[in-house]
Amino acid sequence: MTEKIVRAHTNIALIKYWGKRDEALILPASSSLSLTLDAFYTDTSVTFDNSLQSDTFYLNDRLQNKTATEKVSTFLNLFRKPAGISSPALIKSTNFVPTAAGLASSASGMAALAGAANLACHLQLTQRELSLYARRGSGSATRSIYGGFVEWQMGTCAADSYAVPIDDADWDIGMLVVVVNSRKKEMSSREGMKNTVETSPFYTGWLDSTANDLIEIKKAIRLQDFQKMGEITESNGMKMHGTMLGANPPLSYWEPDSVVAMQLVRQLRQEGISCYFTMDAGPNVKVLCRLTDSEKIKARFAKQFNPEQLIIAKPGEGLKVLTK
Ligand code: 2P0
Repeated sequence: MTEKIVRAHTNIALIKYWGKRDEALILPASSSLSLTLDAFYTDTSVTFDNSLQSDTFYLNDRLQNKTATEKVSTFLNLFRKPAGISSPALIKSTNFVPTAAGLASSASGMAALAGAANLACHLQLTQRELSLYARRGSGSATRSIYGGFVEWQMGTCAADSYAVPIDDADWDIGMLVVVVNSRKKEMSSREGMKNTVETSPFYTGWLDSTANDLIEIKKAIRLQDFQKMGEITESNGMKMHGTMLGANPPLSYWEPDSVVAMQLVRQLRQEGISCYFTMDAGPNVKVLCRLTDSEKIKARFAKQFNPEQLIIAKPGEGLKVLTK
């Protein structure tokens, strides 16, 4: 039997998702916009097998514990129910992303799982429906169904909070990922954003401001105005981190080398190289740049970071099925 594997790439938000209005349904407090990257992805297969006692989940060839398996099972139940399937499943996933390093492995992971579950259950879901399903696994996964620039529309309810493709990003766009630290983070995004929504006095200001950033960045993308897009990206990311600093207890994912990387980006701009940084719920720094400048920028970073910490990514594609 041929095994069908679904590949989903991760995405990096230029306009961030940080906070939910409904935790159970994973409805965001604001819309967001991301760039899907080719360099980081997850391959997943789901096979229903009545000879299994219960769902069995392998990540990177390692059998996962009860907690990790339960998370996958709960998600799979969303697919089993409409398909009328009750069999246990064998789930095999390979992450080509440093897991939990703030490189959004949950985005590619849950998007790939949604795609693989759809195939195993023969549900024939559309991409839009897959985006709705992926959202229930992890907010950022909503966007990983599509390639290029993608908007996750906050919507009005569970039925219309999905992602839409905005632009294929095929106009000299790249990203240098600076892996400051690939250890698992201490505070998950889920807890971090919850704490921020509940306690940060800056949170309402964030909501007002990010709505406008989204309008402006979509204009910049339409006009292929790289500088404008970069300026909005850098500012939006910093504002998100500002909301965390205002939380109680305060939250910061930055490490000293994160600041070193940000300063180098500013330095490069002074030298006339157009590039902008953004950071997520981890210490790594992502540098939005022209793909044609990416090697030059990487060479400058290589003076302060090890080569294995520097990964150039191109815009990636949406969900796809591979056959082994
Ligand atoms: C984003 N992040 O827009 C933001 C920016 C991190 C910082 O989406 O609780 O793993 O599963 O919906 O999607 C990371 O949060 O959180 C994230 P859940 P998720 O990419």
